[in-house]
Amino acid sequence: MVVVLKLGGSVITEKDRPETLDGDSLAALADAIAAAGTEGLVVVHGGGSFGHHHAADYGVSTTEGTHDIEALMAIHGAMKTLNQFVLSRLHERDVPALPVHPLSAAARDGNADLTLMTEQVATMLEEGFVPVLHGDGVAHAGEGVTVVSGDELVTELATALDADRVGLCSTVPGVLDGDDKVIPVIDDFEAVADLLGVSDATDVTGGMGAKVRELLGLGSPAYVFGPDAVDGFLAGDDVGTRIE
Ligand code: IP8
Repeated sequence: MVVVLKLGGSVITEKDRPETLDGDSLAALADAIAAAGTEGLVVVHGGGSFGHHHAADYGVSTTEGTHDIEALMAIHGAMKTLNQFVLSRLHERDVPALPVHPLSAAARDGNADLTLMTEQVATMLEEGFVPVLHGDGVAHAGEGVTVVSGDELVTELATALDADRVGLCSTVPGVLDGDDKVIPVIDDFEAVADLLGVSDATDVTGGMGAKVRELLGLGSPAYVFGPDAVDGFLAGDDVGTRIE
């Protein structure tokens, strides 16, 4: 059983203050992960106020790259710092977590398509470790280095490892409808496109709409939920919004 769990950057950091951890939130998530048992678990975390702050300062995004080494070391360095916080909270709870830095394990071609090495992740899982990946910089043909988001890594990992379940822990309790109520199940993009504020399936540039569309194509059930539901997700329950 392979489970890919993403911890949203805004859940584990204070998004408005540069390089500030939300220590309580991260500790609670680490408690839930340690209590659940971690066989077959891959963790991915986002950038929050670590990566995004520097990426914005230097004008680097998933499509706009740079060759400026100072910019790239600032972005990658901040993400490694955040990754170290996540690892140490897990180690304190005896979770055998190992870092996997995507800057050294991924690339984008000239069409911005991402390739991620996953053999090391698969072997870590077989050996009982918990690989912990994160949003990062990625070498990008013709652009220098661009940003790779945690969500993109989740998609790549879920497909390559044939994941049984995928979970995105975000600050909201699920995918919300126009009245801010959690939509329990999404199995058809067109049926929810209006609710998500996207006019048609081709007009998805970001936000929850893009996330949902990506997750619908996965072939394994994906869940979007808030921090309180991590233990339920890891226990195999239906939590938040189920997308499949
Ligand atoms: O928070 C972005 O990861 P995300 C990471 O998952 C960087 O979008 C480097 C900004």
